[in-house]
Amino acid sequence: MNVRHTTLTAAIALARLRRLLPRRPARPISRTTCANRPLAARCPTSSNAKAVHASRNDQFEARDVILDNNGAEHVRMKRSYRGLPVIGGDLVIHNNRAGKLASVSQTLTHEISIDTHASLSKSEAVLNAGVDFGTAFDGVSDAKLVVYARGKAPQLAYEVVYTGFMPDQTPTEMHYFVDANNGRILDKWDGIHTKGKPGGGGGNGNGGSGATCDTDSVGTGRTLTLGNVPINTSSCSDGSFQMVDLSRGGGYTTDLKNRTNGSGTTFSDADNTWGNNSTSDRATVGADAHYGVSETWDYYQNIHGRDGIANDGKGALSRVHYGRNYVNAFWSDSCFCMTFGDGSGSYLPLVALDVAGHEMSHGVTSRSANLTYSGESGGLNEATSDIFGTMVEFYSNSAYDQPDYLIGEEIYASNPGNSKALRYMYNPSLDGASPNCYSGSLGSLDVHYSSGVANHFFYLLAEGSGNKTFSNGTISSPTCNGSSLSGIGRSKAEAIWYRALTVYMTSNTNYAGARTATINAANDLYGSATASDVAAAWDAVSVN
Ligand SMILES: [Ca+2]
Ligand SMILES: [Ca+2]
Ligand SMILES: [Ca+2]
Ligand SMILES: [Zn+2]
Repeated sequence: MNVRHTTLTAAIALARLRRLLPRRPARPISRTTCANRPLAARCPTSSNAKAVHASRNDQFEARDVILDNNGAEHVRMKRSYRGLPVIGGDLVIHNNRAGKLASVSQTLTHEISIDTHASLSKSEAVLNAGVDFGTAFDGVSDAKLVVYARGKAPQLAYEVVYTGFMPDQTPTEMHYFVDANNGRILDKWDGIHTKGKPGGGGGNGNGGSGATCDTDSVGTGRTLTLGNVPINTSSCSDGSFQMVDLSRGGGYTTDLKNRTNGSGTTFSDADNTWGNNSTSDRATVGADAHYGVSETWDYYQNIHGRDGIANDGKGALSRVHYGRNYVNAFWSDSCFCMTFGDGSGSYLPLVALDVAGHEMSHGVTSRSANLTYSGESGGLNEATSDIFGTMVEFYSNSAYDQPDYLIGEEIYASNPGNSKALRYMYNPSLDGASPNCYSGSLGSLDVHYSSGVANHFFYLLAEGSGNKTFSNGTISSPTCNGSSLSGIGRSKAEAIWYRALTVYMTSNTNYAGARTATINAANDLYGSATASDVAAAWDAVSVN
């Protein structure tokens, strides 16, 4: 703990005691007139300025380009205003095959015109965020000016990031957006994306002794949840092996040895047989995670043509044995890594296929639509992970973990008939907290509950409302409008959601926007009849 930390802790404690926030009058807003000037090379083409609500002070930077077979292109861009990042100002420009603008996906509705001089000081912003976070922080960023454009009108705000740990050992990287004029907290969200609670280094390919480990090899994973499976490892010049998947971008799996930070130690082994199907060998759950991530990689590559989390062919770090008796798993944007807890009591280690697929899909979301982990967009972010985690389970089709629309059914030490799960996509309210049907208050729920409506939509779209049999027996799905749906099948449904996520959704997309995005995607891929099926599935969960 340094001097700054100590001083800030005292200030936060005092301010929390008083609950007195500095109040400043808002500065008058100067009006910048729209000049439809030609935009620079980093901007959308000059004729697009009005379509993207660009003022003369906006700058754009391309993050991603998707090319369709017919030559149409979709350019995802970040926006800044007078050099400040615009939170919620991102967009996707859709150009037809002739290179002409066809449409724009965005949530900004008007050009930005705000004064970028703050009347609140940076230290006041840090303090105000700290009043909300509390004194149990490990680190805090400087306050950084941004334009917050997720609300009704864009506002000047400070972004402040507090890091620490929750009481259950989950790390937290809370991003606060503090009004730069009156000090109010406009929004906050966590950079750590968890699996959701029940009931509520580097893969350098080198061995430890200076040996080089640069040859792809296939070993046997004696897993906890999937029996014995082949896993891709690397073989080293000294005859040993490492849990590094050279066939999938060098993704690697480490033992955190019950710590809550660091990259851990890459699993290594003498005979390329990993674990013993029991938690008595630390490598067992390493093999589960390593295999689950490789199956998820293959799912994205073979089904969606995506080359890894960031579509750049690079593998990621998976850390197992996080903390002590930790009953969760999470994705972290800042380490670009997945982390798995050991479970506790009636909960097994959280390394099942749908968990690995869920966490890795958080990475895919963060490198595509980047759905903000707050409000309705946060629910859509969680639903995306549940949808693709489940589709990975169907893709893998293991006899040890039969496919279903349950999330986390394999984390229970005892679960006869798979009667228990964290979430139930076909009937979300079975978890006691997730609504089946949309309402205007959905965005105020925890993102693991506001995801339910999109999970429900996806189930109805893929499978329909009638009886179907999965690992938990014969189920059916209630509709909110009394309609009967027959389902278009999983392969169409997953392709539609993936295209909606990567081509049409942006960081601030809400449920209404998800309806539009999936209808657009269905039209592109399968035509208007399927788009009507998509609309009917949204109608059936009250997203009209
Ligand atoms: Ca071994
Ligand atoms: Ca299953
Ligand atoms: Ca499942
Ligand atoms: Zn999650």
